[in-house]
Amino acid sequence: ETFPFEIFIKEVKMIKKILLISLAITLIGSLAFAAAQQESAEAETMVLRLAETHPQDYPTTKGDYEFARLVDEYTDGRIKVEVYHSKQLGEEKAAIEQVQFGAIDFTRVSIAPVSDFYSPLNALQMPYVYSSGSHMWKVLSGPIGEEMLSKIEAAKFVGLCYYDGGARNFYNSKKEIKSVADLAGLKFRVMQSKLMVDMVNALGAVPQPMPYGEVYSALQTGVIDGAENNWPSYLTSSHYEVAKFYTTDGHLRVPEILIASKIVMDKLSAEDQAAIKKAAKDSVEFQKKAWADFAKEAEEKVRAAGCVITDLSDVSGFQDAMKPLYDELTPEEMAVVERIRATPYPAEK
Ligand code: GTR
Repeated sequence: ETFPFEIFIKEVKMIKKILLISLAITLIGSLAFAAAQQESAEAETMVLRLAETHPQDYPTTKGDYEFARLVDEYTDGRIKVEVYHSKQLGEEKAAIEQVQFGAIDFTRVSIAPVSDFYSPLNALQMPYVYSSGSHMWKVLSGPIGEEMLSKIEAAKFVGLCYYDGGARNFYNSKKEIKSVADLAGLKFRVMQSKLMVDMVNALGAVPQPMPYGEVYSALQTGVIDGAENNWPSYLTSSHYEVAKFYTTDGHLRVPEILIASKIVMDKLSAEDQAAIKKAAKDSVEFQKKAWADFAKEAEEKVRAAGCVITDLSDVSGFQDAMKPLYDELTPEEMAVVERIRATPYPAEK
């Protein structure tokens, strides 16, 4: 049998046509698939907001950015955390309230204002409860710190990690403070927390709770005589310009804390929740290093700026005056204080 040449040519042409059509279909199909994939990737990328009171280059903010970087890494870019520094989302107390009802996803704040939402936190910020920074970190990174982070869920927060906030000292615009007696009658701004109000009362001075961002002008206009904070905040808030008498009494070590909204976290997969928690924990060392570096620099800067720094070697007068605050604690809080006191810690270099 012979195969007619014309039929052969026809067949070849047809096969060519079929091939071309299927190629076109494959091309169109894969383009559509790529577009759909991109769309779903976009839909899956979640942007969460973090509120921070401090400026962009402050050590706590550096911790926030490190946290954001790690969340991105651990979720393969599915979750982006945007850091709103410099109070862009409001003062701390307002930010905490918004995190509580899920309007803001995360905030890095001092535990002081959080303690008004969950009072057992007071145990972690009692005056002179820690003997040193290394004592505080031994407590925060051990079982007591972990317990507290998980217990604040009762107030609709997910406790993620602690950051360093150093020690706080009193400062004012009026005179040098060498002993508790010198504080008498002076009006000091305190953070918005019952414990802080009680503390200034215990020292015989007048407490005035107010948001951090209002302190500079209150000092400048004489609405208050002084405030209290660590070296970095004293510098970056410019309070040192309007209240130059600074006394190193170290009455408080108030841990900084990173909290998430429980409402928001509950909506995430278990895997994403774990990634966020791990990112927070893994950002701590970075923040502590940034803190240590900047605390030294800030102290040097305010000393060089001509502030009158009163170095107190004996703080026993302050300790005695604040002892009655411990009587106000509940038995459970006092039990935590006892455990803090019993926590062994390495000596500081
Ligand atoms: C700072 C702290 C802030 C804020 C501030 C204050 O040391 O980092 O989160 O609490 O003190 O005094 O309000």
